Amino acid sequence: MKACYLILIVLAMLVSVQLAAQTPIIPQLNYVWHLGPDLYQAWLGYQNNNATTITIPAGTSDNYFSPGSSDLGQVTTFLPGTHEAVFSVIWDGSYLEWALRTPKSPPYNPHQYLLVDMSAAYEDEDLDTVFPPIDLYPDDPDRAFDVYYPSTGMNTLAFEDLWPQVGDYDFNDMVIDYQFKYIHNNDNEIKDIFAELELRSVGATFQDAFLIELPISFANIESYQGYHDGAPVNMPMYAAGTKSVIKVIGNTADYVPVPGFDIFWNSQLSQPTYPTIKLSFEISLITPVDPGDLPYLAPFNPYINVNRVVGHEVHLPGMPPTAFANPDLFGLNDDTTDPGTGRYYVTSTNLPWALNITGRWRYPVEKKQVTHAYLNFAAWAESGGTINQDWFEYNLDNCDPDFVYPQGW
Ligand SMILES: [Ca+2]
Ligand SMILES: [Ca+2]
Ligand SMILES: [Ca+2]
Repeated sequence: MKACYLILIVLAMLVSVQLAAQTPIIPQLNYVWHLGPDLYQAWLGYQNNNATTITIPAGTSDNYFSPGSSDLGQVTTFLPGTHEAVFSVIWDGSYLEWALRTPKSPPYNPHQYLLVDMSAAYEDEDLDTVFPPIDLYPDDPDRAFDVYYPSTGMNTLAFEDLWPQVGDYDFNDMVIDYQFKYIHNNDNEIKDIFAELELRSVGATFQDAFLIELPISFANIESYQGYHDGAPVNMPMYAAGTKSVIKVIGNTADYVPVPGFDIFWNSQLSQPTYPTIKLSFEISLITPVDPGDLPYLAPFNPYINVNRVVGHEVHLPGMPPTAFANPDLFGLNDDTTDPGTGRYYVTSTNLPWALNITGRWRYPVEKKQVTHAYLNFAAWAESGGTINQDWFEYNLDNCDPDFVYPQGW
């Protein structure tokens, strides 16, 4: 008798699970392309409001197209949520209907019918073979897609400006966040490079310059323009051997008040926190370049000119100096740069002078070494980046919050 009750309870639970997964899945028409005379391509998706994945075989009375072939390669595995453009059908534009019935014990769910309609079909107006809405530039044959790096949010560059000496090693002499956007053409080549930049800290006595080297010939630069808060500003570009350089910040003092020795901008607890400086630039190329052919991509090869001295460059570890760099400085003091072996901008124990960090980094307070603010930093750097890869994250396992500047990222 007890076993009977148990079986009934289990059956009741199974039925209730099945009932919970019975909301009809809604078929959706996302967009249609007019490929040619009497030739259309429809992109379809669905909305599954159930919490579970539901399988409905194609070509059955529960998942079929009509008239004509009932199986046009439609989706059969329906994940929870809304999923756009999961599959496409190519047809002549005549009447076409997709019928979908979500399985359920009696009483059955009704069929959900979708008219696959060509009346709102997109044309490829610019003839670049990419149709809207995938073509974000539908009137421009040279442009089709946006690609962001990082894909969301911003990353941080942080510089120490006493190279070739280690200095106070607080990595707040220049802190600048970035997000790049490439506009690709229909061949996925780069046509334009945009950068959104945000200067957050100038914890420096020097008035440094900030530049970015691009592995793109200056002769291939069609146009360039810089902006501060959206208003045009001068950001000159130069040929640098076979590459090019954009001078984003000619002098930090152009943008931030540096009142004087021992008073710094956004790095001292005793001083106010100022609004960050928002800069951007856009560069267009004459001949688009395949990103796979470039030796490095965003953030490319960013560097500072210490106290604006051309040639006195500080780059990310392992990144080469530009054609302007003064080779007499390599290997001095704490630096072990050796162009002959491809060793750049690290100490004998692999400590860098510049950092490229995922996300918006909370940098150290003025005169507080990064090794004291972030307790796992030194082991990370000395390992060549193979251990403690999350050293930069702001949590009590990783850092001493008293040594981290409290800007709210
Ligand atoms: Ca197009
Ligand atoms: Ca286009
Ligand atoms: Ca500093």
